Amino acid sequence: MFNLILFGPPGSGKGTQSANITSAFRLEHISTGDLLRDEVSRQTPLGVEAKKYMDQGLLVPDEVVIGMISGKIDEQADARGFIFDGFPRTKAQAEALDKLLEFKNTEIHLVLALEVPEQELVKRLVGRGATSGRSDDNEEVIAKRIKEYYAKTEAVAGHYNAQGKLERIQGSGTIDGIFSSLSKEIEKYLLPA
Ligand code: B4P
Repeated sequence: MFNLILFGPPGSGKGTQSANITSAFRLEHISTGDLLRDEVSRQTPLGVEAKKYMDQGLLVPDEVVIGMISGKIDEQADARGFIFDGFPRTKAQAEALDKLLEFKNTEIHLVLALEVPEQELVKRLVGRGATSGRSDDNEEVIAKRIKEYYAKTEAVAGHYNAQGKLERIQGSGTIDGIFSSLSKEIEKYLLPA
């Protein structure tokens, strides 16, 4: 099993590149953003609770997100590997993920961190907001999401850097060019399927 975290600030292209990686390397894609938006659209109790945080640009509480992930990994126990997109987003989530995988006799092998200047992040997310209908893609909420990233999420890079698993990737440029840089790193561990 090969497990990858795609890491980076909001709008850095995690979702975009995960789609490419998933089909090229046949990994199971777990996006906490997508899972939460699905709960919100079905108006489940979890979704109703999560929406309060998401609409303000805040992170959803750790225990909610960790519980959701554990179930998803169990559903696909015989997967070739997982790509975690938008998770972990706090040090507590990273520690919980490490434990969860250890319990399943596996681990995170690689963390690819997409680096994009802040001005470009805002430009991309405002652009997406024009068509996505996402209630968190407006300028005021985007600013809060980026602030939340620097306050709580950036530390996750340090957590995996200390384990020697972090690779930083230039996240501005063409989608194909960035995919090629990401693929080069993944191919050190796993060949395309
Ligand atoms: P997410 O759904 O994870 O969304 P994101 O970080 O905004 O986007 P991503 O980096 O995937 O960017 P994308 O490819 O779409 O999170 C949303 C919210 O959910 C969070 O704010 C939080 O409240 C909650 N949440 C999720 N996970 C959580 C967790 N673990 N714990 C707590 N709370 C959690 O790209 C963005 C745009 O850029 C797109 O329009 C795309 O087309 C464009 N783009 C991509 N690559 C480009 C390129 N190379 N050049 C130009 N444009 C590009």
